[in-house]
Amino acid sequence: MNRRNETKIKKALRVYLVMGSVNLQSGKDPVDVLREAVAGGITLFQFREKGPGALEGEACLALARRLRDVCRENGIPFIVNDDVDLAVAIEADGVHVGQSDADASRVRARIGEGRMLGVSVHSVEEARLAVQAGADYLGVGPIYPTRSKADAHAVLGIEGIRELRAAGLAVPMVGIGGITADLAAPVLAAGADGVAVISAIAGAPDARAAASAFADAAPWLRG
Ligand code: 3NM
Repeated sequence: MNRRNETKIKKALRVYLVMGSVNLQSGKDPVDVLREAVAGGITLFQFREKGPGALEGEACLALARRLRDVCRENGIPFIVNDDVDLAVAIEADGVHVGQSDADASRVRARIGEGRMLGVSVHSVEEARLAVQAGADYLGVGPIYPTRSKADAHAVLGIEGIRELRAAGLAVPMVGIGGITADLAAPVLAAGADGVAVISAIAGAPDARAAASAFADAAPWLRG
């Protein structure tokens, strides 16, 4: 990855919304919630259709296309969680994989250099391997306790970010897990380039206000 890309990716990671149809308040349309979040200032979007009740097949594909279109209209990169076939089929801007998903180097080989690759990591060793495999950015978490991921790793705290930076890893990095607007500043101060969020935005009564609260909590996230 060249430096110009790295700077661009760090900027895109600032307020990173992760969302699928199961993460919303009941009755809401994910497309409306994404539009609200975009209006509130999110900088990157990941489609993560996982967990009980998640859409499959054609319904999943149709939702992915609608969400991708909102991102395209607004110049926001659209990343697909853990589904390389879907990402390639709908020409997503990237793929995000966890440690128990597809091997990161295989994903890189399949998506080529033109798409972004994110990898979830929980330790310095996993982070080094992810970078070697071609990760453009790392997701580090859970920073705080989360209810949005059933098989979440033990809580790392902001130390998880600090340790990776102290180990000399300069790769773009985002903290994830239980992050609210009030809890964002310490994550950034520990060295993260941004915060990745499900419930604090997708599950909020007003996604626009919720997204903009992240920028208000850490004004340097704006612009
Ligand atoms: N990955 P919320 S934590 C998708 O630790 C995800 O890698 C995590 O949701 C990790 O903002 C998490 O609602 C859930 O806590 C984040």
